[in-house]
Amino acid sequence: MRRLYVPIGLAFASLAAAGQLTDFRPSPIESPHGAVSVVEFSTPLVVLEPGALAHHLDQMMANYRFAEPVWVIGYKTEILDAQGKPPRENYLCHTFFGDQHVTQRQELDMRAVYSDSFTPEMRLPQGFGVRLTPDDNLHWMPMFNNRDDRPVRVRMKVEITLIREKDLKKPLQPLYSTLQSVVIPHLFFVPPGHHERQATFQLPFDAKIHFLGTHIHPHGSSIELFNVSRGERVWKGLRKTDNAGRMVGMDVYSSVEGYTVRAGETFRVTSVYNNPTRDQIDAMAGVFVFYSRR
Ligand SMILES: [Cu+2]
Repeated sequence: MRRLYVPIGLAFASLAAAGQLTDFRPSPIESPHGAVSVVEFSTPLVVLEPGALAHHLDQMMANYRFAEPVWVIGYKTEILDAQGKPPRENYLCHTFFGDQHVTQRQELDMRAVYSDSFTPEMRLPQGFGVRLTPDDNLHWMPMFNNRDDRPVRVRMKVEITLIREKDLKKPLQPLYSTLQSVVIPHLFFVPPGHHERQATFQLPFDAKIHFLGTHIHPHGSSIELFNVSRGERVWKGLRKTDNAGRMVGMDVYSSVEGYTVRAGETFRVTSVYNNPTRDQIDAMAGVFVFYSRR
């Protein structure tokens, strides 16, 4: 049986009001584009019931506004247990932070960043950023999974790396993003064995892809982006495993030069799962595409 999340009290609901992001601290990262700052926020501890999988519950989300225009260049999320330590199991499904509510849609031209359990941190290639201003009502959506057979208490810590527009020494090129999933709704189940899913989409404008990352669940093997119009592979992200064969990460594509997209080209996203268990397993598979418009 799949159960929903049970937040502790109404702590999460209090986050629903738009919070101002004003606490810019110096980052140790250096950039020729200007002084780099970091902004952090965190959720309260929440209880994840056993079997809880990605759900988009209103009380889990929060709205924010930056006090001034900023260029986001990096994003990181971390799950901590009640003692403030990273738990052994993997409870992060995925998160979004950006100018749109990313639920069961596939928008183009989002100004959003993401993380998931196999890409807990992303950094855009040098010279690029996602511009956000005080006019943007920013939406933050954290999602957890609990595949254990007992409840756990965890919280999520978020770190946004950015350059304040007033600190820019050299211009950054704006990036836009889209999440292209192999299926909508995003959550599906994979039977034992090898399992592939595909979906196609078009980009109706000239663009250059500068960053690709994935959202995937345990036992996912790869996600590929293929340019159908040109009959060529754009990129294939493979899972990374540790010495014990446990999945610990996914590749990302990051390029200053970029991959050129011509308006109207069709792309195919293909995900591969290899389910070694005897039961169906939960899955999601999508590619997060960051591009510049030309
Ligand atoms: Cu997920």
